[in-house]
Amino acid sequence: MKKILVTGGNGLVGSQFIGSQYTYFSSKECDLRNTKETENLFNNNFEGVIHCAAKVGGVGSNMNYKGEFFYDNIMINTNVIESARKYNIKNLVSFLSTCIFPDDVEYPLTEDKVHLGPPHTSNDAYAYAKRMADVQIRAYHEQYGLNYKSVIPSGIYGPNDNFDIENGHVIPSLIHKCYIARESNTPLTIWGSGKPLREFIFSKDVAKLTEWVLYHYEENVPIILSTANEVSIKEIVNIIVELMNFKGTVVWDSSKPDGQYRKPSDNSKIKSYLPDFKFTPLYEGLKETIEWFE
Ligand code: GFB
Repeated sequence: MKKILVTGGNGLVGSQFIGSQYTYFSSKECDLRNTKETENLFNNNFEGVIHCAAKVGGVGSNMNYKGEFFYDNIMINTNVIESARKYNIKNLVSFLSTCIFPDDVEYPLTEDKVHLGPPHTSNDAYAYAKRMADVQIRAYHEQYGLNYKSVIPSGIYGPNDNFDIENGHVIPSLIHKCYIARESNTPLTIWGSGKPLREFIFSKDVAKLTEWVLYHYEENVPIILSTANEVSIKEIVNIIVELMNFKGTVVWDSSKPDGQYRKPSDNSKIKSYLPDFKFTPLYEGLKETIEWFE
């Protein structure tokens, strides 16, 4: 089995690729925003790249650091895809996200709708940077005949996530806040109205599906990886509160953003290829994530 380079190997998804064929590195060894460093890393006879590295965050951090979200992701993706081409790496999977779709578009979200309009303002810098990875992959297919691919996961959660309260995604932020509220006997404050709907997929499921995409997916269009099950933020809060045995007060801070109201995806493409794939149920995935965090 040849060497597969995993970028973002310490992160939420990257850390779930287990096997001797996977090569990891830390951002201290290579800053993927730096072209020279990226080329040096990629010039090592890799057979494939699973590109998970990105500057990511929840709605708060996406709204507060748009310049960094744009620049870091544009540099990382451009360097990774160009260095893979330059050093004849045959296979690459890059990560988009269901949050990069247009805000005003006919639901459900399908792979052909990525560029049909502006993304939600709360994370438009991130969304446009990610969309350019799709443009670059298509351009390299047309000019160089490369069959690089990209996956479009919904919100991902699991162990080893970024649990930072201000900049993390909703699930890890709420787990961390609920832990503090329970331990210090203070209220648990939730952002927004709780009404927005989200789809969540467990990180271990994303890794399994991405491995399949790397070795077996041949279409030259991105593929959505999601459960297509919408859940409200309020429902997420209820499950986390129950699993963490929080008995205190829950407070809703309506001064905080709701972000996009919903982004319902259509997962029929992945299901047509893997009809028997069993997604980890949300309750089970949250239980495992909370146990890891505690
Ligand atoms: O994961 P999240 O921050 O980002 O979820 P998005 C935001 C939703 O959760 C909003 C509510 O409706 C928030 O009001 N929420 C409630 C909270 N409490 C909290 C909290 O303590 N922290 C956070 N963060 N949210 C992301 C994109 O959008 O989707 C990313 O910004 C990424 O780029 C991800 O692609 C998949 O789900 O709104």
